[in-house]
Amino acid sequence: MEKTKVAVIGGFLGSGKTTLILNLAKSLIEQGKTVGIVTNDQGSDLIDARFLKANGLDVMSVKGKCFCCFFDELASKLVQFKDQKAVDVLLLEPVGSAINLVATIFKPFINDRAVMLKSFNEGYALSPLVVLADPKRVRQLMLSDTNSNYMTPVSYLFSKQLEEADLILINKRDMISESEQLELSEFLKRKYKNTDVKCISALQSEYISDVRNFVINGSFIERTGIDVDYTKFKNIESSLSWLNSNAFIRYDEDADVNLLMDEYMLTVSKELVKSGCSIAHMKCYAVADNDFYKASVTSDDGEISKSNEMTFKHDAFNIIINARISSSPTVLKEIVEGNLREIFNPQSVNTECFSPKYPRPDYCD
Ligand SMILES: Nc1nc2c(ncn2[C@@H]2O[C@H](COP(=O)(O)OP(=O)(O)O)[C@@H](O)[C@H]2O)c(=O)[nH]1
Ligand SMILES: [Mg+2]
Repeated sequence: MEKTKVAVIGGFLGSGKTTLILNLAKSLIEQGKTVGIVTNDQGSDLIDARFLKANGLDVMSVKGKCFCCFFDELASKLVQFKDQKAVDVLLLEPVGSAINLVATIFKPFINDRAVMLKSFNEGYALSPLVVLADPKRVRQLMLSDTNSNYMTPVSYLFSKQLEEADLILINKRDMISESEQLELSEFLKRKYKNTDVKCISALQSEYISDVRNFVINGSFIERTGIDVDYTKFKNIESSLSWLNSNAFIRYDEDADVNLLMDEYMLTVSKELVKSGCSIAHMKCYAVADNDFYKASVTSDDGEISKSNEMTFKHDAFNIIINARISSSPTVLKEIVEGNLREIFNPQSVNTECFSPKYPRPDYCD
């Protein structure tokens, strides 16, 4: 039997991992491959998993801890996929603030740390590490000389994520000029010598076949992990509060959910920034039957980027919000919930909001 290819798609919050995984999976399926996806986040109701499932894909999630702190849970998802059917490719999306993936995921797999996998190398083969970068973040976190108290530590995390990549994908090329693409690629190539750098648009499926071929034909070459200052990393991780809200709305008449959601995202983004918070990634999902709206804000400029809009008006729907924001959990919860109540007048709202615990990887080989 052919080995299952395991590809990790890393990158900072909002860089386009889920979007790439969606279009990469579609492209692999078109080529006759079977694909499984494992998403990962701190909270209990993950929009990424809902979104990928809504697109007809096979998805499992590791919830509550990052892959590296819940390594056996990750391994169990790999086994579950294999037990269900022969999967050709497994695409893994780690948390957007995860670093040190080679030492905490790749090498523990190779070294057979996952007990239930018995011999990982017999059944699986790792693809090289792909890491996405949003051009706006490259500029803000690596090329700006006006970094704030928040941005400087995040710059550390961001550059460490890119440092361990085998392939850096500058994503969202549709948002920048050819000359900016060239400037940023040259900069990253100079900084990370021996690393491939390419510009793609995950959203518009530009250069997806190149990424597919890289993932399918390439092999991860075992190497020493990068140097990571865990005290720095832990402080950044816990400064980015996690929020997961779920609201149910019912009206007497059908409402234009798209308009309401746009208004909500705009208002919340503005209030967060006004309160001194910084937006890493805020995702909003509204769903009624099979109809859904999904959009993200991935920076403090509040620009809403939509992945899908509702086709119909609805009188009953659910809203799910996942956010990673540099803020205190109290302020974040107040702004998100306050505006849910104000704009939607919901029947019910439930929120979990916390500062993630210090990451303690199960293995660091
Ligand atoms: N313009 C543009 N937007 C993109 C692209 N890739 C992703 N996005 C948008 O960026 C936002 C964050 O993407 P997502 O895949 O959720 O990022 P993740 O947090 O890394 O998984 C979403 O609104 C996407 O639609 C791209 O190539 N071009
Ligand atoms: Mg994602």
